[in-house]
Amino acid sequence: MRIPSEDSFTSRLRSAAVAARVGLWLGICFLVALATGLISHYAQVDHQPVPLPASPSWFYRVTQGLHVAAGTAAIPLLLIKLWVVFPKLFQPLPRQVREALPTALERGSIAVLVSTSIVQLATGLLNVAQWYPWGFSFRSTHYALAFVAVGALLVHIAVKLPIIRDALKGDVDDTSHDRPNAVRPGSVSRRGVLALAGTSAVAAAVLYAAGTVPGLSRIAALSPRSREHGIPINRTAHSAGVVAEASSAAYRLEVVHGATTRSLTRDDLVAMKQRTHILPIACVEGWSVAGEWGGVRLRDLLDLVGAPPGREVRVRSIQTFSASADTVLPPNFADDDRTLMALVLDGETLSMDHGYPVRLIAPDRPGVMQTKWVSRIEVLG
Ligand SMILES: Nc1nc2c(c(=O)[nH]1)N[C@H]1C(S)=C(S)[C@@H](COP(=O)(O)O)O[C@H]1N2
Ligand SMILES: [Mo]
Repeated sequence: MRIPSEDSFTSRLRSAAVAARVGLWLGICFLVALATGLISHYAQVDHQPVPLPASPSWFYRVTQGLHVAAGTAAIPLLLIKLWVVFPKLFQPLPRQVREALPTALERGSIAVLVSTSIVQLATGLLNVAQWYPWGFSFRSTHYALAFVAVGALLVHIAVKLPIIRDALKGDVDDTSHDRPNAVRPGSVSRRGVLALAGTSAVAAAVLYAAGTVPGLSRIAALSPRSREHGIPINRTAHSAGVVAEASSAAYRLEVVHGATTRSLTRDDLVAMKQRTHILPIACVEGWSVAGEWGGVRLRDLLDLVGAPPGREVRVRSIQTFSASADTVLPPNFADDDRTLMALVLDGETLSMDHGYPVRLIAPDRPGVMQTKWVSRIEVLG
């Protein structure tokens, strides 16, 4: 087989004018994904130096929805961008070492950019589909690679800036940056390719976003989940191995502050003052649904053990060995009126899969930190 040369690709669609435009949209998607990703990562840090605010309660829901929507939209854009610039892969290196070295470095940065972008979008997509066919931690890998991708992207933009600027200023059909033999018209126009890129990006984002809107979820290709009370279930009680303990008559919720411990049955909790709040569960995977939660305010439980306000609080699950087995609430969340130990969802006793006998629900937190099957509350510090 003969390796093609750059000149074997003659379509006039593979041009700087198209690459710059699709690249700009892709860059915007990456920027949105980066900003919202940093928020999501920080929101999951225990003992945050500066705690995130607990209001508005829908903030994480929006940023994480944007994160996954931007990542999903970037998939068709990246594929089209790669198709447009594909001939560059076969560009020979300059003969002179002095010129070849910078070119080689620049191509190296593009290799890093392309490979990390593919890994980020692919692992993100698989994460949305809840399929983890790898052995590494998704969160830390996705986080670390984001910086590698952004570094490579900045190098790429810096190197190409003059061409990008010029190409964006001119018309899409401008030929000044075209390769000399890239003249074959093809079956669609350059505007047609841009329209295809734009609509497929929007369609991908909509297909994903539909999964976050109750009632539209049947057309949501990317986020299928089983539901109870209209709220998806990520991990069932059975798969978490908590059914026996969660349904046992011996169940107690322990509230611990220093040497003071209170052990409460579910009936004890039901006998306390009940409150209801409408709060969303917003999963890092991008779906989010609001429910009407009823239960005991966490602050009331902290009062039972004489905990002063302004303390961090650790919440533990019956479940062990899971990223959700325990979580730390910063003081502003622990003391928030809306932070509940929920017993009821939409007017009915919490189902086993949604966290029976009691689960944590707090405003504006990633879903992964809304601990189900809570067994212990510890006042820290
Ligand atoms: N103990 C425990 N709590 C948990 C989980 C878990 O696996 N174990 N999953 C978390 C995740 S990732 C999310 S998005 C929410 C989902 O809550 P739901 O299943 O009630 O919708 O619960 C969180 N609480
Ligand atoms: Mo989640």
